[in-house]
Amino acid sequence: MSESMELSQSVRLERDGDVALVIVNNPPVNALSWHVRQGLFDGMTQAVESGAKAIVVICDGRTFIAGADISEFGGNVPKAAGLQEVQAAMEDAPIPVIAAIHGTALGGGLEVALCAHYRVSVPSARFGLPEVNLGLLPGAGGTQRLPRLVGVPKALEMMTTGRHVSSAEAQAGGLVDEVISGDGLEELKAEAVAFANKAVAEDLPLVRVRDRDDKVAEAKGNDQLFADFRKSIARKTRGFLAPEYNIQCIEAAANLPFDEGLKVEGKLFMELMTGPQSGAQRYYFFAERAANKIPDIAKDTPLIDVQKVGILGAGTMGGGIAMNFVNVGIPVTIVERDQASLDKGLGVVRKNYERSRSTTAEQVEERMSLITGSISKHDFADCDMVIEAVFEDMELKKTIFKELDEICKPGALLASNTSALDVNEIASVTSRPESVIGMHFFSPANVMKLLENVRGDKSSDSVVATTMAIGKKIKKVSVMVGVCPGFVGNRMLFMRGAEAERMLMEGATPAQIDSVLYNFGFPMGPFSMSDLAGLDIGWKQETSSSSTIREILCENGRRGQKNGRGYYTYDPDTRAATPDHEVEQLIKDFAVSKGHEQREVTEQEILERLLYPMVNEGAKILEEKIAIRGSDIDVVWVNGYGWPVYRGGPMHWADSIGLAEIVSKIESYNESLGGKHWDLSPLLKSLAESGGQLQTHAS
Ligand code: HSC
Ligand code: NAD
Repeated sequence: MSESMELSQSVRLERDGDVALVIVNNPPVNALSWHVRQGLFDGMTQAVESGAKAIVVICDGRTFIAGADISEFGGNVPKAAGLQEVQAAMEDAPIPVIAAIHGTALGGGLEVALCAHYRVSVPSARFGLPEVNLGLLPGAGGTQRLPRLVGVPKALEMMTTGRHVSSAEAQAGGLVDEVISGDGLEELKAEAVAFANKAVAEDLPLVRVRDRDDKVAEAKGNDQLFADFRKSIARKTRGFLAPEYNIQCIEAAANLPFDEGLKVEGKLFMELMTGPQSGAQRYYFFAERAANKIPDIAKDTPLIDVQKVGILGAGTMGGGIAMNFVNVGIPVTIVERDQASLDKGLGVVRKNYERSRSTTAEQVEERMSLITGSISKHDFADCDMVIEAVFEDMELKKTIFKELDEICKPGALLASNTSALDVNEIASVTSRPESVIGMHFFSPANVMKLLENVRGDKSSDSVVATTMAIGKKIKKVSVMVGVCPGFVGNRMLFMRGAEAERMLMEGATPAQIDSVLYNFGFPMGPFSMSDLAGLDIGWKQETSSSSTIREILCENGRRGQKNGRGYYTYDPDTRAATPDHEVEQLIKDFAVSKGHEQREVTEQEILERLLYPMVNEGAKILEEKIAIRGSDIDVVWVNGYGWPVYRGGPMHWADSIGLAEIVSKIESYNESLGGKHWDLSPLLKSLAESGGQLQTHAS
């Protein structure tokens, strides 16, 4: 190996015999920052000028290039070679160019690799065009090259989901030419050099993906193929622009010459890049990563070694929580109050696994074997953390934490899955409040991504850090918040719920309110949600006194989806919901009996009255330092409550509307409607006056 020569701050040139190595080193993920592009461009020309007979492009560190540098989008970037110039230099090089891939070749990274004449990878490498998840499409020729290598159906699937495919799948589909046997970077380098020498010795053709048309020929003029695909993803991609734009580019790849297709790609890319959806999704990408950082917790804070987890309660939440841990191989002891409840809970867990298409029969047994059921809390004695998921009752939780304090080993982390109760009060009954924390999972706990961790006043640094680390391990999106009734998510939801109820009394219908939220991008509105959960949760016939709409519906035999009648009537076969005149009349009669005048409520008013109190509450949450930063609130709402990610989250959305506008509306609703949730947050007011933002506000 020759001396290395710096081409730019992140790219160097080395030599191994006849082969030039262009090596990228731009931690953490070798993103295509301007200096990487410049180095790659110069690397191609200098390698050729130096008399090398082949070139290997490879990266240091944990991964091949993982994409464009997202932080450069929309910013001021020093002038350097454009990505297309880099790609042309590779594709048109007069000697073989081999991309050597480990880690993840994503987005612009894969688009660079697609301009090499050959691709070699380690078995653990993964490949993808995930731009769709940033509200974008691959803007560096990927939309035209990927279908030419893997065919249209596979490109459609990869680009509209952003899925990462394995080396084996990539090789089978034609994306990779050789998968080496080991995973080490040195081995990859050696094998890629060997491949390059072979290419020279055997005079292998300099394959330019852009020149290949064989794999797209079948889809040319085949409108039906695209129509069917659009239909198949319609439900999942409702409201998003990027999936449709990706499809249009692939249609262009099938139907137009390469350069014409590139023009379509360029135009649609710019449209997305400058639009609000991608702006929101790119913001969200960094928001999710920022949420992992807790300013006062040092990176090297010692973690509790969690080898075994205890869960108390095998109900709706306990069973789902257990699945998260066994899915990553951590054994769980789950304790119930009696054998019947335990059997029932474990039965549901088994059924969930059996129903899941991604779990084989063998895996079901493997996972179930990691769960030990018990009816004695003493079996928690060897657990490193215990999560309580019994009924939402403070006295019960306090009794239980006293017991856990006596049973659990010193240093064990004690968590409550409470949705709204005071974690400090729960901690106060133990002799070790520093070990106590809230871990608020969302239902269904094995599916929902959000983990809203609730830091008590006395939770130790190690407990805080461990809770975040374990969240990552079980593949949740974790956010750390402080103690207040309902924490971040439910506290804001209460405000939305209060206004929804109020508007029913004024004459809006459940369907009207739900449809405003559905059209905004939520999966469903509050009344569909109540029907799904069951209207009779916490309702008792004996004490029901026709004092709320919900009571009246229950008294009229309306229990929600489970008996086909709730705020809506449900088709017994399809479960499709239809608005019900009887319900509207019941609500109207009740409202009139309470002296409420009935009127038309407009969609705009519904939207404002549902969402502005949430924005106001979010600002109060920031004021009280319950959330660390505005963007954390957005992460909670996107992952826990179905806020459409293409609108960024309530804080980002409010900023995009303009805080001054929101403040003026809140003040006017406060005057006309009143209620504590309309009292204007002083922080919101001051940010509006100073031109500040909620999304970037840090407490
Ligand atoms: C793209 O490539 C567009 C192209 O089509 C080119 C368009 C050309 C336009 C031409 C116009 C004419 N940039 O996730 P982690 C940071 S779009 C900047 O915790 P992991 C991240 O913020 C891009 N920074 O690690 C974090 O920083 P922190 C397509 C990036 O191991 C740190 O790296 N590519 C970044 O769990 C670690 O990240 C993607 O969408 C980027 N591209 O996962 C891939 N990527 O430590 C996005 C990461 O300061 N990235 N960072 O917080 C990922 O999916 C994951 O980061 C990995 C690693 C799977 C790479
Ligand atoms: P659930 O009624 O479905 O389950 C509670 C389980 O706890 C029952 O199986 C019960 O037998 C068991 N239990 C009660 N007392 C016990 C005791 N002393 N010892 C052992 N087991 C006992 O309730 P859930 O919906 O799973 O809620 C559990 C907790 O999670 C609550 O604090 C709730 O607020 C919270 N939570 C619920 C949801 C949700 O959507 N259901 C979401 C987030 C958080």
